[in-house]
Amino acid sequence: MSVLQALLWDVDGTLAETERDGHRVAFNLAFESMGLPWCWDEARYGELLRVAGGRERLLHDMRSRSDAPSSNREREHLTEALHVRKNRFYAQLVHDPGIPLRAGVRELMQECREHGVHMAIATTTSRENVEALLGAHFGLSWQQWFAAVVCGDHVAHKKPDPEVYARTLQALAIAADQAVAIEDSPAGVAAATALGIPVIATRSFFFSRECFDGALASGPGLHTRKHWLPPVTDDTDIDLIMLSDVLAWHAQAGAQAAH
Ligand code: XBP
Ligand code: MG
Repeated sequence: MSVLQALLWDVDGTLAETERDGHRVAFNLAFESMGLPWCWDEARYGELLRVAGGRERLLHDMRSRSDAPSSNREREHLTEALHVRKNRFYAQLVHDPGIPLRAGVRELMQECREHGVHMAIATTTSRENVEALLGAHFGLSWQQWFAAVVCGDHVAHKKPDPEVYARTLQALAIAADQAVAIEDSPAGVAAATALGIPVIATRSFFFSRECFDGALASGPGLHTRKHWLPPVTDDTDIDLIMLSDVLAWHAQAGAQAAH
């Protein structure tokens, strides 16, 4: 059985509720700043999250709008302008008012550092958004926390395509069964499992009802030891998912693979 070498973190929805409180809000500010009467409420944004990537999401939405430019070229221009503005607004939002890390994230990261388990970022969001969010939480030296950072602008195909995870494994020079990914979306779980990376699925606001077949474990979030499948076994006073739980799930995956 392989020893766990690295924890691979998804960003949006997994580290923080950045889709609901960051990207969605920033897209709406971008629409307003360009005089567009468009607004993505939570219900609409939840549907649009099936499309990975901010630019791709904008283009997809424009296809169903009668008030969007009619030519592809114009739509692409508008998409570029909106996306630049959206990312600027996003960077402002993560600093003020700020978007908190989901409970349990920092604690698990800290434990990984203390126990020599490497960490990586494997996300389909743009690098500048990762810098903004992690810079806000960990300061200018945020990158020291991660042995690899692979973002949407480093790949040709976004999740559910496994490319972002393939590049992350390559950068870490480890095999799929030496890693565990932490994800919140069906597309993210599909991307990691396609390569045989075991995945812990933490439900986020927009994917609160997913069943995450194929995940190593799934539950409400790292903030609690309750309602996880498979259940968390060890009793502890701290009601958080801990590195020992991740190691136990990883060992179960190894045992299942050996049968
Ligand atoms: C989430 C995404 C991204 C963001 C927007 O990625 O799908 O598209 O919504 O980011 P993950 P960009 O959960 O893998 O972090 O506008 O930079 O594309
Ligand atoms: Mg996500």
